[in-house]
Amino acid sequence: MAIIRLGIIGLSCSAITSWASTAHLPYLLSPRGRSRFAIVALCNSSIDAAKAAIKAYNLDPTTTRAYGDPAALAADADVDLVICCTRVDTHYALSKPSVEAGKHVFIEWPLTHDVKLSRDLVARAAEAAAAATDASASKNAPLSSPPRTVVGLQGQLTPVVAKLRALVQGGTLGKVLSSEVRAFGGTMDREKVKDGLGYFGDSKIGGNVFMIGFAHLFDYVQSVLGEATDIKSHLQLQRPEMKLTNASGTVTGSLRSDVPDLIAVTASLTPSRAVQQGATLQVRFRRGQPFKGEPALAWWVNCEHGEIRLLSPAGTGLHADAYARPVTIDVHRFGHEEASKAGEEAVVSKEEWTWLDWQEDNQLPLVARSVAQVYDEFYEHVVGGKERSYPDFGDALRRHEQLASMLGAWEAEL
Ligand SMILES: *[C@@H]1O[C@H](CO)[C@@H](O)[C@H](O)[C@H]1NC(C)=O
Ligand SMILES: CC(=O)N[C@H]1CO[C@H](CO)[C@@H](O)[C@@H]1O
Repeated sequence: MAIIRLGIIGLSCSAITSWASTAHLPYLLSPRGRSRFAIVALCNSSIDAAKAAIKAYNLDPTTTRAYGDPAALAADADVDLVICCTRVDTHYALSKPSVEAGKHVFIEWPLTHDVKLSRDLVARAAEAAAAATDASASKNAPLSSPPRTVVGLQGQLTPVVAKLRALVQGGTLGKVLSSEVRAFGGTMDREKVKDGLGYFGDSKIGGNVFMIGFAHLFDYVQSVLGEATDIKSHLQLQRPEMKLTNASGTVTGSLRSDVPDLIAVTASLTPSRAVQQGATLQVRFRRGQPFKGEPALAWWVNCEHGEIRLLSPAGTGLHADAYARPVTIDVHRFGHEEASKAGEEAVVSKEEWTWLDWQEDNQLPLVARSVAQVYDEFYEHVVGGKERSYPDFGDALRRHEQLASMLGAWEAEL
């Protein structure tokens, strides 16, 4: 089987947040990942920084090229897929050369820090894809597939979300009438962040609890229920002072944040085979911890013949780190109360969900499993010819447009 050759931008050993190494590398270095992908290049701010990362992550220096410039990486004909895992405000500039060169490009969520740049990148990717379908250009297109785009909204694919989607779409509970989500998270603490995450308080940078924690949740919720329309949002900044902590957890400074930390959304769900006309979605997301002992995430889907409840005690990040404690799904089937004298157990049933066999067999850390699915399903699409099941730049742009209109409405009120 073909091997997809990767160039990674932002696999850095001194990076403050090491998302690429915690979430991307475990799959790429697992037996399954190695049978489908090979890391052949790293790009950082300098060739030396890239060489240092190659060494730090024990990659083979004889087969992994070091680049200090995204244009040089984009010009490498032996790279099929470029991954961009840097801080969001650098995504656009670092990825654009590879998009224009007609490579497959996988950018971490958020796509860019500015919705206009996201639109621009989507347009450039479409141009590159159109150029590649031209037969004369196809010899430049890796793996003879037109260039594809991928965005790191992996929560859509994660098994517990897929289970919920199957329950909603399966039809035995009837149509969705409404859904409510109550979430607490985005950062571990309501007021503190690690000093390297100080940019979470600066909305211009585009990586913060609204654009990351809330956005991932808002995306996977819509991947289950369908697109939200007629969105009315109410945002608030409850705690403008953000305290910064050093590696030992000591508060060493503080800054003024301009990022909302309470997000309340009411919207309509698009009617479909599974969703009734006029169905309402309500989401409330608050930065930091829940009331002591309550789950970080509680999500109800109220259907004609029953109600589904998902609980995640440890976090809202079903796409990442929510799995320190079991995430559960229960279904209350209506109309069975009379029949069951045995009490609640018989009326409310636990719905089992499991990780995929290969996620277990390859011993992937929990935090890396959903990103692994993005790679795996990308491979199935590009090499295996299966229908696309992973989110692309166009999907990312739809979310960015929603988020930008919510933020815009808030900023207009200030
Ligand atoms: C954090 O700051 C405290 C107080 O200044 C200091 O004692 C401690 O060594 C610092 N920890 C690190 C890892 O820098
Ligand atoms: C282009 C690139 O990958 N830049 C990264 C190089 O490493 C530093 C940290 O050492 C990151 O902050 C950059 O994003």
